[in-house]
Amino acid sequence: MGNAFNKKRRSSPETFPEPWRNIPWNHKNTDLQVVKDYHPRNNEVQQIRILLHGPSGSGKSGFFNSVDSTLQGRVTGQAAPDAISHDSFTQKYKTYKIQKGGPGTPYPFVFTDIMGLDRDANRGVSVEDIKLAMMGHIKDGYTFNPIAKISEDDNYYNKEPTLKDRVHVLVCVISADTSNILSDEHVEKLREVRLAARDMGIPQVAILTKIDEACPEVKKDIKNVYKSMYVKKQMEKIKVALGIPESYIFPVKNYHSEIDTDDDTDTVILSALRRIINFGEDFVNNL
Ligand SMILES: Nc1nc2c(ncn2[C@@H]2O[C@H](COP(=O)(O)OP(=O)(O)O)[C@@H](O)[C@H]2O)c(=O)[nH]1
Ligand SMILES: [Mg+2]
Repeated sequence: MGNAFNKKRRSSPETFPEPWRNIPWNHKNTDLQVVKDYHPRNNEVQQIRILLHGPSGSGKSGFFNSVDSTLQGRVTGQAAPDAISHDSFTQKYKTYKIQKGGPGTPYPFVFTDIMGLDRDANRGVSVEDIKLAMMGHIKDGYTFNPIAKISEDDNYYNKEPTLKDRVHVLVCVISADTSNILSDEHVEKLREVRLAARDMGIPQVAILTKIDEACPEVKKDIKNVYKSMYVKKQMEKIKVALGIPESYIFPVKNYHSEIDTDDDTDTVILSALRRIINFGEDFVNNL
């Protein structure tokens, strides 16, 4: 990783005249309705399990909170961002749900978030544990031990996971505001997780966060997201480093300091969420 001085290098404020990806900007209510109507067709699973992983501080909690906020229509903060967490050395495997009607009626998709990587190699969750989590062996509430993987006689070890316990979509969360995006160690570890997911047939996408911090044009107006040269460039870097095709990479701006939601930010979040749900739906049907 670069130091604090070259980390925040800004792009030139340039945009392409035409967007490189088309999304309709006045479609929020339709997109929202699609998500509200969604239900897994396969009745072996009540919910699609989405695993967020990536470097600490990349915006995993922020992405979950943004999805929650978009669906609730107000800025929420279920998942505490790292900035205010004093407990960053321990990592609990916690499933986050989003309420739909009222308490007790969650949306049929849930998120877990794993800090797979850190500058300090002893802090992140090991690749072995991430693999076991993807296979459904780790129960909700387990506290990861950075120096040892979960043992088979642990109370939180699920010996016989079924389809409903497995991870159905893997989402790699990467922040756009660092010029080199990922260190070699990050690339190495992310690749290992990706290959394991591929062997299990788990679909994978990447979320590119903090595009507002990374590109002044996006900060000015989120509708510039798919015109931003800088965002495009960062997506290409992810493609090269991790082998994730660009059509599986979704740039987003998370709600981080806003007090109200807005339709354009919601639209970008929904665009990513809908794809993630679709990939999960495909996975649980095609086994
Ligand atoms: N400007 C901006 N800040 C963000 C965005 N996403 C997250 N952040 C901030 O980045 C910091 C780390 O985010 P967090 O979600 O806690 O990262 P995590 O460690 O991956 O869960 C927090 O201070 C967030 O407020 C974003 O899209 N834009
Ligand atoms: Mg977090």
